[in-house]
Amino acid sequence: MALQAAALVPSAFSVLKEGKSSVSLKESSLFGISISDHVKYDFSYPSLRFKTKSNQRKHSIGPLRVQAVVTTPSVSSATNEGKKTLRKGIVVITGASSGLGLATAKALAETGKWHVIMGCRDFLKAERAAKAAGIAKENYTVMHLDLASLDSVRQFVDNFKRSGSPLDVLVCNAAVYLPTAKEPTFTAEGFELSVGINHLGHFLLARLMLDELKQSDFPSKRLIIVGSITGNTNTLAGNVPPKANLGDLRGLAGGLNGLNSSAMIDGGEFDGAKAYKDSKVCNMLTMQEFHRRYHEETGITFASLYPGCIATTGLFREHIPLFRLLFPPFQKYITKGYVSEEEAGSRLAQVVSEPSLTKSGVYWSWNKNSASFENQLSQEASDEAKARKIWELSEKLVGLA
Ligand code: LMG
Ligand code: NDP
Ligand code: PMR
Repeated sequence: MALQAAALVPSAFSVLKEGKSSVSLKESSLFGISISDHVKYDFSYPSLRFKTKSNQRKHSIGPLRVQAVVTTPSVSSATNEGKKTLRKGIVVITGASSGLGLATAKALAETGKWHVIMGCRDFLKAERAAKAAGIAKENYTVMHLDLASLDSVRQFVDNFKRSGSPLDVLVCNAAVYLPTAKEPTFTAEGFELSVGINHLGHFLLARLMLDELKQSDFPSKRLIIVGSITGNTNTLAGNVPPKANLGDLRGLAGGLNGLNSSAMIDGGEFDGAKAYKDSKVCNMLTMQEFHRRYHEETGITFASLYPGCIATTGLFREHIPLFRLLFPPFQKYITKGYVSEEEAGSRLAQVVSEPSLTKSGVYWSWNKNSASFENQLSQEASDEAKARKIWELSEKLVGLA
């Protein structure tokens, strides 16, 4: 099956000084430079469409045969306190084929200031979802990414690098939740699926994409890892059993393979709901460890968030039908923690793009008036020693150390 992975690469643009002739500039020299009000610009931003052919199964993009075709130019006229930015921001969002990721992609694309690269395991589903959401063609690109396979993660990073596109923001959003599973299931490398996808796949992706982020000269570059209230035991929601608890990480150290080690991070018996909550604790700890290791040196903003309880998303697809029926009204009318996909998407879009949300190392939440605030993480989700240990163990598991 032929797959198309398109990448947006600004190839040439021109700057017009008032009343003067235009000056053409080569692509690499001007990314992200702000120019003052009296300098007008004419920014054509053609995309290169990478045509790929693959004989492999649906979920694999295969080796790239790249053909550059110039498609629709798009123009960014972003204004930031009267300043103009030269190009659109490029944001990669994992799991953008539904729920929060899709709503965020839509919110960002609609501003006209962002090109969204949707990193998705099901290429056709993602294309259809983007179309159904009404995201304009020139504002998104679907690229294949299956976080349940480290090969796929590496292939995604290679494809992205080969596209020549800059990377300004990476959003680690994809997740699975398997609350009814009696037995663990595993990723291609044999890691329990929830922690394998939600944490380890994203850990490798973020580490490999860090260089791309570093090289971006966008005004604000960010790495965002979606967290959740249910991983935080300093909240009521975080105290609904089974509670997150990483213990002494002996299961993670053993590779989460369920053979010679437990499939659970703490070494205990498999529980799908707990594995999900544990994975979210890893997400929040990883964000903070990135911040400690790289913020000062790179200027990258590292952030996590709880977007609210989006009780209608595909996250609950594996839960029993009665739960799926009752959970949304329960959250809407009883806990009042419910938010729509659209509202949650606009929250994550703020963390991607708001100039006021550049603080690094923060876990964002929103209050009843939908104003953002820096939230407090639970003791375990802010444990520095655990964060370092998880970082080191994860490095080994994904082949970085
Ligand atoms: C775990 O259970 C599973 O063990 C695990 O396998 C996995 O699936 C995991 O997170 C997923 O869930 C967690 C949870 C499920 O268990 C508990 O929380 C244990 C404690 C339960 C204590 C319940 C006490 C309830 C007492 C209520 C009594 C009075 C109600 C009066 C209401 C008047 C309302 C007008 O347990 C549950 O989900 C229990 C659900 C109990 C609901 C109680 C809330 C009352 C509101 C009812 C409104 C209708 C909406 C219900 C929606 C429920 C969905 C969460
Ligand atoms: P959805 O199920 O709607 O979205 C999850 C996305 O992840 C889907 O697009 C799914 O792809 C993708 N995905 C799953 N597995 C893989 C994989 N192996 N490789 C690539 N992509 C994959 O759930 P939500 O939108 O609710 O969840 C998004 C994020 O929000 C998660 O990080 C979740 O933990 C977090 N969150 C959600 C809350 C909620 O109440 N819903 C609350 C707090 C946090 P596909 O479409 O192909 O299935
Ligand atoms: Mg919870 C103030 C209360 C609150 C909030 C904000 C959430 C969010 N939940 C709250 C309370 C309760 N929940 C209470 C009192 C109960 C017991 C009745 C309860 C139960 C419950 C279940 C069974 N809640 C759940 C489940 C799930 O299966 C969901 C889950 O844990 O997924 C991991 C869930 C959630 N509650 C939330 C949120 C945001 C979730 C789901 C998603 C997530 O953390 O990503």
